[in-house]
Amino acid sequence: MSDEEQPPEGSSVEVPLVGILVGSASDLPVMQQCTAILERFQIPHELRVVSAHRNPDAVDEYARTAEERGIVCLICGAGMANHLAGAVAARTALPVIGVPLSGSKLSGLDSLFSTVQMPTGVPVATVAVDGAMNAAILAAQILAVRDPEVRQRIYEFKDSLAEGFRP
Ligand code: RP5
Repeated sequence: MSDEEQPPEGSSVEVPLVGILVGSASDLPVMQQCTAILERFQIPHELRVVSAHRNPDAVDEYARTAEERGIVCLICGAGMANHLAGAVAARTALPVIGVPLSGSKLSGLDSLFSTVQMPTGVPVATVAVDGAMNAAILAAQILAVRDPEVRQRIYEFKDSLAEGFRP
């Protein structure tokens, strides 16, 4: 790497461990809650807006290359007839957490069913409707299996829950 390519002093180029896919920019207000949680646990992550229906080739490319880029866990949030998490889970051995999103005329029941009702062989770990924070906490817990520092932060977080939840 030449001097010109070096990151600015004080910044770091970390390999993202969690990949967050969001079906639409309109979903960002909910799904950006994932990033706040992952920052709390000091877990490098990346977020992309990409639709299983409008950008199927981009979803395919992302899912097939995530593991080789160092991603360990994926979070996918989308609304309506949500196929994002399932489409990703079909293309990778990485664990996929699905976040059904409300905002449709069916208030997320459509997305909940299409996320959680995966056929046998292609699991998606599904959290509550709009459960972006829990998705990020679960991703952190998956990483914590092999990372004692993250595990310690999760135990501290769980202790803090007794005082009420503060993301
Ligand atoms: C889904 O359709 C998105 O995840 C979003 O929740 C819903 C509507 O998308 P936009 O029309 O707002 O882009 O694909």
